[in-house]
Amino acid sequence: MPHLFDPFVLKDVTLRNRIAVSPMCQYMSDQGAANAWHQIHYGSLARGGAGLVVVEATAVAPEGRISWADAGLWNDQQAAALEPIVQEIKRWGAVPGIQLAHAGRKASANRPWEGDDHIPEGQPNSWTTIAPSAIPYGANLSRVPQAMSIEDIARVQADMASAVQRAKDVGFEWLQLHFAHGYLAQNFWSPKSNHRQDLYGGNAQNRGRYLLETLAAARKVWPENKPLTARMGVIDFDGDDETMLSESIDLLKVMKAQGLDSVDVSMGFNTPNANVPWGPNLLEDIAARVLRETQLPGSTSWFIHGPTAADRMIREGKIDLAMIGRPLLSDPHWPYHAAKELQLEDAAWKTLPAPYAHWLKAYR
Ligand code: XEN
Repeated sequence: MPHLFDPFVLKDVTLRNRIAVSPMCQYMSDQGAANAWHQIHYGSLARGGAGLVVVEATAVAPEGRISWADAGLWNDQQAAALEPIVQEIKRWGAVPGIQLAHAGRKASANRPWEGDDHIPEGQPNSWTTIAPSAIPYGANLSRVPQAMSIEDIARVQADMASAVQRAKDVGFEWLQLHFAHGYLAQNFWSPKSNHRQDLYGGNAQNRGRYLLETLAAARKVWPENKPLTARMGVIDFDGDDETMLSESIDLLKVMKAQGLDSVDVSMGFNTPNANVPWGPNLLEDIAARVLRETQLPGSTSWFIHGPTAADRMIREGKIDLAMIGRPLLSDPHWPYHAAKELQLEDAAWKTLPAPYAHWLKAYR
């Protein structure tokens, strides 16, 4: 079985190791456009030696932003601002990926460190939110969304296709559709947020329709030889977990047949009534089950308990890639320290840019 520092090949893309930077919202964009913050942030993560750097949730439409400061890819200026970031990620040997998203009923909120709550309609930086049904998330996000018409659904899917085209044009090589975390796709998938009585609501087949159509819209535009992946919220931890998990596995099997190349297994975050068992490697066995039953290559994230745990999960064949988030914020050289912890001397030096490796090697 491979280990954390073995390359990973998917379609025509080769990652230098199995450490992937999980998409992490920065809430630092200007009108959806990346700036110097993103250049430094993503540059340092790529220089840190990860194999894959997935750029944060990037909204396909203005009303799909979580906050007014989210990244976006609904216009050409935003695409132009991402291009140097793609180049910087590639320059340091990582593969540039992007997560495309629509925040659904969780949109129009303050940045997390400025309240993390919905901004009331009519106030600056707020807008009408949309979702499959007029059902609010609750708690800090209590605004009632507008139920989407069939035309709204088609429009957001067309927005997704346009964003995918821009992502491809600026040079991203790995695409992740955000089908998790209580955002629009998850709102369709979950019976808690989807009470529609048309073709997009009701049984699992209908609730999955929005996701399958979105995948198809992306697949039409995204090159066949590059990975098209999804982050899927497969469990809410609110009591009805087995139904959601087994329905999600069934849906992923259909997605696989329709062109999904890999899945990043995550949680629903679609209800404030969840009781997530926060702790080391909390999604390990769930991810292993999803990958085993769907036969999709994939990854997971959330509290992976350090390099040894990430490496073990890969060696045991439970996951193919470890998506690392917050540990990389506190230590962009996590891959270097991981290789040292795993006593992989050669791999450790390879994670570093030449001048760093030189000085660290010279005076050991
Ligand atoms: C619903 C909260 C789960 C963690 N977060 C996920 C985000 C951004 C905010 C925090 C995401 O998926 N874009």
